[in-house]
Amino acid sequence: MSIEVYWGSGSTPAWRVLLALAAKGVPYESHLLSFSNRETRTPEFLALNPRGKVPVLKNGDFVLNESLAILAYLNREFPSPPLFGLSPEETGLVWRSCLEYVGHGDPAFSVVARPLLFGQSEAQAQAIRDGLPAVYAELDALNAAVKDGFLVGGTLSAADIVWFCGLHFLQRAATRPAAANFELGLLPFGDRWPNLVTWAAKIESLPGYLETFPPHWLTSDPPSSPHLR
Ligand SMILES: N[C@@H](CCC(=O)N[C@@H](CS)C(=O)NCC(=O)O)C(=O)O
Repeated sequence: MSIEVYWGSGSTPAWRVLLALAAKGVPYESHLLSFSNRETRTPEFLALNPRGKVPVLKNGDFVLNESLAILAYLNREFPSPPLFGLSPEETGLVWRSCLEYVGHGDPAFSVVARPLLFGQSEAQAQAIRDGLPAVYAELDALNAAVKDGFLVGGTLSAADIVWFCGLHFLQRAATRPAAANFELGLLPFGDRWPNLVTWAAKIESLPGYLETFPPHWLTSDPPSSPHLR
């Protein structure tokens, strides 16, 4: 049986799955869906995920949506290298970090990033400015947490993958033309949060990393760097 992945360019949940597969060296059949062509709304895709969201992973007859569930599944199916820790404590810490991203990191980043990415920055200008302190707080905490290498246990885990995709999402937003109207104080990340750049470089050196990078981010004007700076 072979793994199939349905994903969309620029979807950070989908990117998590591609990165986990790259980390584990698992080949897969790629189904890149176009959001603008509403390919997540076709009857064929809705039969796989009635919510119409990527990522979806298929392994034979088994179909799974929700990126964190997919990461956990892949980790059982392909145990090496482990992405959810080696001990009960590490497993708990990896899950905590993933869920802290979902519950705290992503909401903070989204207040700033989404309006810049989706043409809402004028209407949301005050919300962007008001949201910046929460972003700085998340970045301060992450910068401290990765100072010795990775987030949990000294090796790459699902937690690193989840936060990494979120940071690139933030970097992408901060390099859109609309961002020039704001003093975001984010880029280059390395000026204020140097550990983040060192840590990200280790993930960016995974074999096959560039193939996982959202393709339209590379071809847009201006393009996004596949490297955190
Ligand atoms: N919680 C889900 C989020 C999935 C999600 O929101 N996917 C978005 C892209 S980031 C999507 O497929 N949107 C397509 C649509 O709504 O048509 C996960 O982690 O997998």
